[in-house]
Amino acid sequence: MNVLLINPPRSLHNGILSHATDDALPFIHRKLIGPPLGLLTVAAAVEHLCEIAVLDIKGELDLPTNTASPEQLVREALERYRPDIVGVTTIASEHNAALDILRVVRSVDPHILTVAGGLHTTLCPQDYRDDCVDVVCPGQSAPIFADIVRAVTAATPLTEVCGIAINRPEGLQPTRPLPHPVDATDREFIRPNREYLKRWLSTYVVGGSTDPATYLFSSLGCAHRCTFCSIWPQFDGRQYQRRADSIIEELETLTDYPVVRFADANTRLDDGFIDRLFGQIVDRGIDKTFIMDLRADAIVAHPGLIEKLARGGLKVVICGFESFRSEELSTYHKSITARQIDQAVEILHANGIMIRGNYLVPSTYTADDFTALADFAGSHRVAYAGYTILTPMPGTAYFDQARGAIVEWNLDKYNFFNCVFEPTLPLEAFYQQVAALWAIRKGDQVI
Ligand code: B12
Ligand code: SF4
Repeated sequence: MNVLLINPPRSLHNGILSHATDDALPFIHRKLIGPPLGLLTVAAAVEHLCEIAVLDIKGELDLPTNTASPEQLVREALERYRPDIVGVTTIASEHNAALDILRVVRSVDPHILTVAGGLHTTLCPQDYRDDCVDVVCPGQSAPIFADIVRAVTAATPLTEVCGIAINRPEGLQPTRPLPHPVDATDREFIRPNREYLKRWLSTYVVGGSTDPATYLFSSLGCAHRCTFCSIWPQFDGRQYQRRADSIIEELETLTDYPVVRFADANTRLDDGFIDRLFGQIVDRGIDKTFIMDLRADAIVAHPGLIEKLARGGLKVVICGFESFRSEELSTYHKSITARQIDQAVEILHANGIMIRGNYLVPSTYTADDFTALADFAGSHRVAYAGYTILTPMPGTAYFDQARGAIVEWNLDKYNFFNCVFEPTLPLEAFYQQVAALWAIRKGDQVI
């Protein structure tokens, strides 16, 4: 049994980038880099059952030697690995690319079983009613994928595999639900196998560094309820926490990666876990550069802990500021204040930690709103700030609120860099204003 797992290419649609002037251009994200943690977990779940190959199309396209298109890369991989099953991972902006991959698979060999998994299958399974998809695998479904491989190997019907949906001409047919929800941080934790990524190691670098970076999660999900966010709907509003010793074990395997970014939605500082983890990191002499997403209110509530994290290697914190106005923050249910943003910046700087703050720009902003945001961001000592566009990700509370006003339905544009509403300013002017914000910066690197 051969299984091929494919990470789709990123969407190339970036309205902010295409309207940027030269002073802002170098600071706008063209791409985020990072190994596909979900696929590596799926690979680890089935490697004892079958032969596995992973194709990271993002990594492949980032290799300076690559000249092939995503379609050619898929065709070559099908030829080389002769898979019986092909799986893809999906987020909203890569949904169309994932379906394109499965269409190529279907056209090359209709007998290959095609499986779609990942965030977008969890939030919007109905989007997979397409002829090129055989099975939809929502949720933290690495162990479920192992059941699929076992069923295909034993030639038993897929209808006996719990927790999936089978795509039939009459619609998606859900199989029996799982006996209990998957806890991918503990009971059903599977350590991602990064060995499949050797070929693309040189492409996983951030911020001008030549050291490869990897992602590692210490928790999954989030207990907060920000209206625009995909993560709490993905995990039914819960945050699942991993044990510190399990993370230490994983860290000790990451010899290829001097830089480790926590893939957590936001790492919790309030329950003693991170204190224990960084205690062990220091005791064991684990020497890494850590990058972490933290909430501003958590930073303000735990300044002593931030000092300890800095001693343990925390160098960069990514912080969703979202807005400089308390009323907007409360509309988003963000439950932080503009004052906490200021305090968080001070605490991180006092500990020598670089901060990347991200603002969400609504399509309703007028020229005065842009000026006010530029003034606030410019008055700050934040080293780096990002300005993305408030986007109604399908499956979120904000999508339900705003769907009547959406004018752009092409999911390729749902990556926070495009406007999917008719903005208050003319569209070109709106993009130009957002792009100009990126030139307000205090640092000289892109992080
Ligand atoms: C790591 C990460 C990345 C990495 C790796 C992505 C990848 N393909 O793995 C990189 C850096 C490349 C990335 C990029 C982007 N990302 Co990102 N990313 C994340 C992050 C931080 C963690 C995801 C993760 O690894 N989770 C842990 C793994 C284990 O879970 P998982 O991926 O869900 O996988 C499990 C299941 O879903 C399932 N599964 C997954 N795939 C498959 C496949 C099969 C076949 C099966 C059976 C099962 C299965 O099994 C896995 C294990 O159980 C999340 C935020 C978060 N904290 O969740 C955002 C997030 C997923 N990213 C997001 C976005 C928007 C982006 C960008 C578009 C951002 C941008 N503006 O550019 C870019 C896209 C590409 C680009 N422009 O470069 C959004 C997605 C929103 C949405 N609804 O689509 C999120 C939720 C962030 C957010 N706050 O909104 N991202
Ligand atoms: S934006 Fe951050 S804090 Fe808010 S729900 Fe999402 S992950 Fe949680």
